[in-house]
Amino acid sequence: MMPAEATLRLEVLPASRLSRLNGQDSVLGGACFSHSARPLDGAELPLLAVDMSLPAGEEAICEVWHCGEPLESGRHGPIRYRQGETLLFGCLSLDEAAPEGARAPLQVATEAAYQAIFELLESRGYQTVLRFWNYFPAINRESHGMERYRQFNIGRQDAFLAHGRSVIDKVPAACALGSAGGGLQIAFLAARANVVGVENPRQLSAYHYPSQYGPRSPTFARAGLVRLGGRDMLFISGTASIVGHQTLHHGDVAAQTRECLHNIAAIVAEANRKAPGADFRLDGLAYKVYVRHSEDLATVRREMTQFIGAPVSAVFLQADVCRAELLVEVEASGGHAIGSGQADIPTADTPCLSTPA
Ligand code: 3EB
Repeated sequence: MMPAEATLRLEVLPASRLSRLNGQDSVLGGACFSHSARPLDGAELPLLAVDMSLPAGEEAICEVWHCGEPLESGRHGPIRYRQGETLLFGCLSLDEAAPEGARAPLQVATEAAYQAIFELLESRGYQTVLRFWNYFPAINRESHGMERYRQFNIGRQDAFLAHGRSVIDKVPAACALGSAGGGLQIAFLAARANVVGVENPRQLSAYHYPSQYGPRSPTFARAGLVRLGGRDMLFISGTASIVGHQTLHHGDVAAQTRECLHNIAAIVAEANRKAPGADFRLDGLAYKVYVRHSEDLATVRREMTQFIGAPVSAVFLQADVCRAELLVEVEASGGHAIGSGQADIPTADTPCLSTPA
């Protein structure tokens, strides 16, 4: 066996082939998407089962991060995690607590979840989070006099503040999407390395959004850049059709998709400026695409193919996006290995833009 060359590898595989991971020492953790969420065995591994629909006829899908280091699994409160010498992947599912005074249950659950995550990271000596993935149902629904995404933003920011973490400038990349059911679910990838925040010159930093989007600004960076195993890696947050702080192209999913990709191109250019040797390219990234209305999937796929101009690795999911007017959100990562990492497993299973819709 060849030693694992890259520190980090992203594998996308159908949930039906998840058992293939059994006994693979390299599995760090990941997330599986199906509707309804399918319970996962392999309880040893931090795999999050997220309730999210896929394009019609497509099989439930898993995103699994692998790492070449010797790994060990652990638990901390609600968190299941797996860690090596330089990387840690963790995930948790929390039910929203019963109403507690004036604070919305989602806000309470979010603050508790992030507090638990920061406790774990502090105790294990992981100061940097490369990426958070946040999923919870009914993200645009109003309760307790406020949209649930805004409740989430309060709970998240309070936990950052309680742990003495900055809520501007030095914040992790993230996404926040509406799932089809279940509790609050968070996955995260952390490192013992320095992460450089990347912002998008076309957009106001989300941590500076004005109060019209909620009493607390969202705590995330447009992207995080990190050097692992001698390679530059880029984690691009969920990216939407926002310029400045405004939503553009109301009701036009094709134009929103193009605007997302212009934003991602700007983030990639900014990352290449900060890491001159890296040469990140749009056609070399692994994408995850969240589409609000499943009937828009074919349009989004077509716009991405046209914009990028090459077949790329992309997972498509149906999810609600954090502003009611947003129809699509695209996240991406690059610089790490992509694929099964085994010559005998054809990569044709990996969903790809070139797959017929
Ligand atoms: C935006 O740019 C779209 O709250 O963690 C994108 C990425 C969005 C992350 C988050 C929200 C988050 O504001 C929404």
